[in-house]
Amino acid sequence: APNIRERTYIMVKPDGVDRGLIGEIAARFEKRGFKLIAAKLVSPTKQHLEKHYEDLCDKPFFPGMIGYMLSGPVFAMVWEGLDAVKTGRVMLGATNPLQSGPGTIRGDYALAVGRNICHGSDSVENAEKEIALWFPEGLVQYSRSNEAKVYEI
Ligand code: DGT
Ligand code: DGI
Repeated sequence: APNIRERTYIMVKPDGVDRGLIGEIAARFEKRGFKLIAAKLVSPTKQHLEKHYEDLCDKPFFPGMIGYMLSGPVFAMVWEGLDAVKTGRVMLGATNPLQSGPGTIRGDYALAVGRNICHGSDSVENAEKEIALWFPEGLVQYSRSNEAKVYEI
């Protein structure tokens, strides 16, 4: 059976929050049919961001990126649904907005890789790690009334 419970971690970065794009980004996931199972506005510590981006710690842009991520609060979300990780990445668009197609979030709202307004998990394994890192308190459990309108169930 298709896994309609796959989860992805989606984050509006400080530039996205500052530019008033929280609602726009959340709305795209909501309208697509994904189910929101956690969300919060949070000001992460430097240590927390270094953990989130630990795979990039050797990159030359790492210090600048951490500084940018510390420039204001982020809006952290967990979205659940069929192929949430892969489809979430498609909805965000390529990392570098130069390559993000129109219709994607970055393709519609960003110009620079260092100000690409949002983050999305790139694998199911990383999604699980990121969700545990950002939501140690756990997620929200509830049932939706419209599942059969979104999925063949
Ligand atoms: P992804 O899908 O999140 O792994 O991102 P990709 O596949 O678009 O980027 P990738 O894996 O080629 O490179 C990893 C990161 O390094 C990516 O977020 C962007 C950054 N990066 C790639 N090319 C360059 C570059 O020419 N200069 C700098 N400063 N950073 C780069
Ligand atoms: O998962 P992504 O955000 O699509 O991409 P990633 O995990 O490879 O990189 C994480 C973030 O690092 C990316 O969203 C923006 C930032 N970044 C990547 N390349 C550059 C960069 N930031 C700066 N300033 N310059 C870069 O070249």
